[in-house]
Amino acid sequence: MILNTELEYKGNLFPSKIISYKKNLDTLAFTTDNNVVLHVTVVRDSVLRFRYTTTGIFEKDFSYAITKYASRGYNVLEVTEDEDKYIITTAKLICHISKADTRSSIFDAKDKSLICEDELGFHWEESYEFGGDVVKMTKTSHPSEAYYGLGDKPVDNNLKGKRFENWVTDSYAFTKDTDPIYKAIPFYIGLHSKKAYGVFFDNTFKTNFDFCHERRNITSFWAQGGEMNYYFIYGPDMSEVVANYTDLTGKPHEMPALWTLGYHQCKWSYYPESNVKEIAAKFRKLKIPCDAIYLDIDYMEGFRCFTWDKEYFPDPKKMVKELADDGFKTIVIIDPGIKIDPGYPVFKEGLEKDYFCKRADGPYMKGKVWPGECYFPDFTNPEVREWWSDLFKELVEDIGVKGVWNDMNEPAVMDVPGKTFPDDVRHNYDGNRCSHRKAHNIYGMQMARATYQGLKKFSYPKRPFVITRAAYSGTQRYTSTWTGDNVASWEHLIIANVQAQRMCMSGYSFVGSDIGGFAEQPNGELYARWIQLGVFHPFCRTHSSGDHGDQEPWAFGTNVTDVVRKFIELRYQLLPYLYTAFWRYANEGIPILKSLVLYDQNDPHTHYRNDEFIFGEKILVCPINEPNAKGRRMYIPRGNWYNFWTDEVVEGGQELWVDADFDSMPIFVKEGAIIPKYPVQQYVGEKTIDEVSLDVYYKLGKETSQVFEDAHDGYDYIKGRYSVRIFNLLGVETELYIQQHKSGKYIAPFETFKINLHGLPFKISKITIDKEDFIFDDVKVNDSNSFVVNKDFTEIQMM
Ligand code: MIG
Repeated sequence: MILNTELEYKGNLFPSKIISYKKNLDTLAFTTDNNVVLHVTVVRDSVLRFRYTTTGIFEKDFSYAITKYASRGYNVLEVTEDEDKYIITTAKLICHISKADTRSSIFDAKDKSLICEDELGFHWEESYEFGGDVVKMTKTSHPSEAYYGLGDKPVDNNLKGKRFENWVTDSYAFTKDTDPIYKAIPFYIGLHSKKAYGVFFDNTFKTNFDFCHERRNITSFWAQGGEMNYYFIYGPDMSEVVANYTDLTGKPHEMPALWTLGYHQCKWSYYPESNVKEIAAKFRKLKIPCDAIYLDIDYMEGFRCFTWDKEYFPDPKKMVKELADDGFKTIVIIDPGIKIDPGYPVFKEGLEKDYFCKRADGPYMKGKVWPGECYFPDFTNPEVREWWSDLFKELVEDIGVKGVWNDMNEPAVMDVPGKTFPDDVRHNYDGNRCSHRKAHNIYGMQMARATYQGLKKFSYPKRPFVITRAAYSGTQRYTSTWTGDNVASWEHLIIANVQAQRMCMSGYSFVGSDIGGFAEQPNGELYARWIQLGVFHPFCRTHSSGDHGDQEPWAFGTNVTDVVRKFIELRYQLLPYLYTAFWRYANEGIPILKSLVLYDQNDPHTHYRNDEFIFGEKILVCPINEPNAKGRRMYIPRGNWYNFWTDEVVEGGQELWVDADFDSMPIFVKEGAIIPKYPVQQYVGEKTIDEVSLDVYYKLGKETSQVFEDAHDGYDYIKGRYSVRIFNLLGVETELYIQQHKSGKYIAPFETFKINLHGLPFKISKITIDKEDFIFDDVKVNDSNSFVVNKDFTEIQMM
């Protein structure tokens, strides 16, 4: 008998020449001599999908990332050919496919400039070890090209020169440059010659990206299995790229209830009940606004999900109600591991219904987490998700919990080398059965999705709230997220800032960090500086492991408490502004935070900035990143900006020193902006708001601002009960006009706007409202240049 003990190592394999081409509606199919098929699908004029198979047949087309609500359709699609290539033309792009080897080059349809080009292009290596291919792609990089995005990478904004891996990992006390950490978002943005494009590599296996690290002018990405399957998304505006990526992978299915944008307080752990209530009471006593309080794993009985430790929490329903009466929403943690315990109903039912993950040879996937040895639901099975969602009935409907926090869903497993499931674990993958190699990166996403389904069902008619640690592209449709177990250090404040920006650039705006740091103990200065940053993140929560001391706003002395209160109050004042930014995100895919490069990509100074960012549309923020600072140097993007504290106007396009003592931080408002503000409340809904302030920043010229309004919870807005106010400001030398266009059916309960004018270069002698002279006492306006008008004015003229 002859035994062949040596495997043939074929190395990199490449598509050979194209021998046939077929057009099927929006999909162009190219087949090569060596049985590679390339499908180019025109998703939109600016979005092309490239999908390759090396075996002549494609697997079933299935993606957890792509939403069924993604827009489709194009204006132009023409395919022509010449001797050596096919030429695909849409309204935005021209794509060449080389007949010799399927390599593609993509050009701007308008000015014919080259945007992105395959170097080797698609190639692959056969894998004896797992079967299937390692699929690879290389593209040439423009000498001045910069790279952004890629979800949650704790590195500087511009990714050029670095290499990354996507494999969601529990990363306690990660550091700058740790890779990978908790999320896998295989989407990046390239920018050169003032044009931006994106690549979304929708492959859930372990993926890698190399941005000119291995070879100076080459960017590449590859995966340990699955298909070479990527979307090319053209801008040329970076914000368009992000909006289109977000359209593909989905916007949040609901607006968040307004309270979820308030301040949240968390710790591992607040227990027993008396401790929880003490903390809550102290917020009210010290008048520090707070909307949510969290229960970490110790609320459960032996860490069994959906149980309560009756010694610590004898009557959860009563406690939750009492907290709610005081404006606190209770949020509880739920992990994926289900304790192996025949007397525990969730375990028993999961076992009976065969809902737990199994190893390749049949045994259950057994792993140690907080409860001890556990089995883990296969959240990739739709039936399991349905079952899981129903488990929330009691917590939400009966006990009154308002949100659920999903942790450890990478999934994390203790005391094993890979910190997660072994590769051979089997998953349902919505009927496309596979191993953990393929399902790992989406496991946490599917858990969060199942949790979201439960919260949605049982919170109805209120909106659901979920927060997750692990995520893959598309998870933003279901849940908010935080950046995991960071550390109480100045470096981590810097990292948290970039992480939040990068997540926003990667389609995932509802994000925040553990303010103050999870591991170790911040001093008061670091905590206060981190709060200053954190109130400008979409999700705003203090959290700490707690075994290093207290981390509540009052834990560091009155000086710190006062600064923390001041900034949390500012967040509450800015809620209508943040809510509007959220609506633009949920509605149009516009990121809530904008890195300077996303704000003004044509200014090359922005390409390497990390610290400064735009909050919403009009507010420029830059955190203080180091101890003992009295201010800092920062880059002000082009345009004129008002110092938020002094109203001094500075000209952008330069780096400036900005004063920022301990009780302050650099904040600027774009000239011409109109910023809506609420009065300070201790929690959302504490007060009936009968007047909204509009802070108007004079500009010589025009500027548009908007405000979104709805009931702040519930689903009426989906039936059209919302409104949008558009404010057009026009300033000339001695006059200022504000026009308001209101559309939509929602009627907000407040009656008046208080107009606060900033930077007016003239003294007001006359005000006309809706063409009628405004009657006011002797003083035309008060000293601080403010006056009150009916909320439905259509035009104000000030002379
Ligand atoms: O192994 O639930 O990231 O926020 O407090 C630690 C306890 C498990 C990790 C989470 C953290 C949470 C902690 N959890």
